[in-house]
Amino acid sequence: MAETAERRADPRTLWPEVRSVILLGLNYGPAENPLPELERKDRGYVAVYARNRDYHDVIKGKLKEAAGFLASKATSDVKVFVDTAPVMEKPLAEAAGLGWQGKHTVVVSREFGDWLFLGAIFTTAELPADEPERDHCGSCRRCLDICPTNAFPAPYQLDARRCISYLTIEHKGHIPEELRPGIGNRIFGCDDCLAVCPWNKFAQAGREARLVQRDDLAALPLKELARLDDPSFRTRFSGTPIKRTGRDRFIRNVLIAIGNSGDVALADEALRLLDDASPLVRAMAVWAIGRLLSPEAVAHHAVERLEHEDDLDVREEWRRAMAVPVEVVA
Ligand code: B12
Ligand code: SF4
Ligand code: SF4
Repeated sequence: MAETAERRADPRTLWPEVRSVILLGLNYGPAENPLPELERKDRGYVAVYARNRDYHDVIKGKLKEAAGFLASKATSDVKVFVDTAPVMEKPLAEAAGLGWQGKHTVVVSREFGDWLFLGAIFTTAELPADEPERDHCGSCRRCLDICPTNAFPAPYQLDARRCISYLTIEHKGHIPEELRPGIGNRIFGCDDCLAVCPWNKFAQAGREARLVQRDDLAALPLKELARLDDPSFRTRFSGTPIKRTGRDRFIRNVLIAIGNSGDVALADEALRLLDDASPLVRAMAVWAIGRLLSPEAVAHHAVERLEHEDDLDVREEWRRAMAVPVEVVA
């Protein structure tokens, strides 16, 4: 983000000839409030946006259609963008009157609430500008108060490093220990700050078939997910945004959810993953059993493993799980 800040600040640095930007909002509103799913601790929560096809593919098609129509009506050039270049889609959407950037930093529409994807068409045509939308958050702060990892240092500001969406989808390494409990059973993204927005009383269920929830991508049994290997992960999530993390990061997330489940019946899954080839996975398997089993049981499993464990992060997880220096047990 920092590297592209300058290019983000002004669309003309991306394309000097651009004269107007047209913003598209695509409604992906869920049929029901998804938050009760967070109570099903043996299931993994997937953010609503990721419960079917990758939205980039869907929106790109629609933008291209609209851009083609524009190009056929005028002698202007067009380019389309959906997260494909450093474009500040949210401030542009606000300027175009689609909605305003709420205190959770996402664009809220008076018509659709905040379940809205954004996409942009840049054109060399001089078009009359719409009125910008103004802020309608008022004194509300529901989105700020619900955030499980306190990712908002202030209204309208997000510390992405604390956001579960970033941690579970984009972050490649170990997730900081102090943030793991707040993640609960969210294994891919988070919708808490979106779902509590009162403007969603005007939201409507999305009608784009490729974005309507697939039931096999919601409330997924953690037991089943913990058994995915690389090929089965790819087959299961092909064409969806979930494939982005790859198998190891995904299983890392599943193990955090298992550790947070309080369900001792799931400990066997974590125990099996103690011997996984990926250190990312092994480390979270240790954390999960540390949350589910007694210190004696953890120490018992540590003894056999530590002899062969040469990854320092995994050794550190063992140390923390037993709350005694690793050297003593090893
Ligand atoms: C990086 C990114 C993330 C990061 C950081 C999020 C963030 N808030 O910036 C992470 C991984 C955390 C993330 C999470 C999510 N994301 Co995201 N993400 C993006 C992405 C690619 C860039 C956003 C960006 O530029 N951030 C930079 C920061 C600095 O900007 P900001 O906080 O939004 O707002 C500041 C600026 O706008 C600035 N500002 C205001 N006016 C102006 C004018 C100028 C000239 C400048 C320079 C600045 C400026 O002031 C604001 C306050 O500091 C956009 C797509 C895009 N190209 O825009 C999608 C996007 C924002 N994400 C989206 C979604 C759906 C999500 C999630 C809901 C997914 C999920 N369910 O898990 C969560 C929501 C979390 C949240 N509360 O924001 C949608 C939001 C749609 C909408 N209605 O607004 C977008 C637009 C993707 C899309 N094409 O639809 N995302
Ligand atoms: S998506 Fe979740 S973790 Fe991220 S800011 Fe919103 S409530 Fe917080
Ligand atoms: S929940 Fe409240 S403060 Fe947050 S975006 Fe919605 S209206 Fe604004």
